[in-house]
Amino acid sequence: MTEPLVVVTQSGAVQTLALNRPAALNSFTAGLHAQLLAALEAAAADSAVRCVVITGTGRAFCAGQDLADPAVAPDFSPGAAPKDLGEVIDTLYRPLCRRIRNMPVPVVAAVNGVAAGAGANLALGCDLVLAARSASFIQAFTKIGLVPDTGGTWLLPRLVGRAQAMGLALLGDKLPAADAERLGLIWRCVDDASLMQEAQALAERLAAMPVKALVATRQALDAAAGMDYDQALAHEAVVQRTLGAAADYREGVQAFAEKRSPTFSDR
Ligand code: T3D
Repeated sequence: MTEPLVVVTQSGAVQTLALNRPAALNSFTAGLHAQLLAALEAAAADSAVRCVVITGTGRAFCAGQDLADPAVAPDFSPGAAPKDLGEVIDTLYRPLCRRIRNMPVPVVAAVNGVAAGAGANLALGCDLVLAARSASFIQAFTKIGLVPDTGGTWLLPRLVGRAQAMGLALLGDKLPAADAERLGLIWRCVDDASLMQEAQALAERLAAMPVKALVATRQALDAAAGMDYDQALAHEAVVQRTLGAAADYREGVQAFAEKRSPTFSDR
């Protein structure tokens, strides 16, 4: 039997998706794209899932596009037409990025090793990024004559400011996880041995929270990035009106008044 390219495991309300091409550092082929997107679609549709963790098997998180994939690797034979990378992005990377950013539950990246190119920005597009101390982030694109993709041009300056974004994107140096945490590129860096335990604990904590409000928070922060202060204030009122009419808000306030732990159920 062939190994799945994405290994899906469930523990309570947390679903973990592990990229599984360790020999090629979990780099993206069309097959991996298809399985990851399908797993995310299934998690989004499953009301028992309240948080998703994305990680990698083996020593890497993801080395970005598989540069040996004949669908994208340049054809060096004389007269061969260039590959249409715009098409690759439109058909594979853009749907993946949008799926993650629009998940109805929080998404945690547990970065277990090197995250390069599209692999780095796949992680950075998640809601919280936890990384093993030995992990690293590489904006590898300029080394092969490309620009940051998989959301990198949008994410990097917003996460770390233009000066650091330009340094990371132009130079493409390896950024150790501890430096990524210090710069504000990721949420936390933890000891290698405890990464998956910490990721599971974080995901369980998120899963027990009002996930509808967590997702609305992600959406509101993203929307506010393109608004002025007054527009953001107005947008907060719109979002709060919706959440204020949801069961989780009633449960949260009632539990506070009754001095008990809330049980949230909206999704
Ligand atoms: O469609 C499009 O192209 C547009 C979209 C582009 C999105 C992108 O992601 S562009 C950026 C693509 N990724 C890279 O440029 C990273 C390439 N990899 C590396 O620079 C290094 O492998 C790492 C820094 C990630 C890790 O270095 P190291 O020394 O720890 O490992 P290694 O020895 O280089 O790699 C181990 C194996 O994985 C090796 O295979 P082998 O020799 O053992 O058979 C290597 O070829 C393979 N591998 C690593 N990265 C890729 C890869 N194979 C295919 N594609 C890769 N991206």
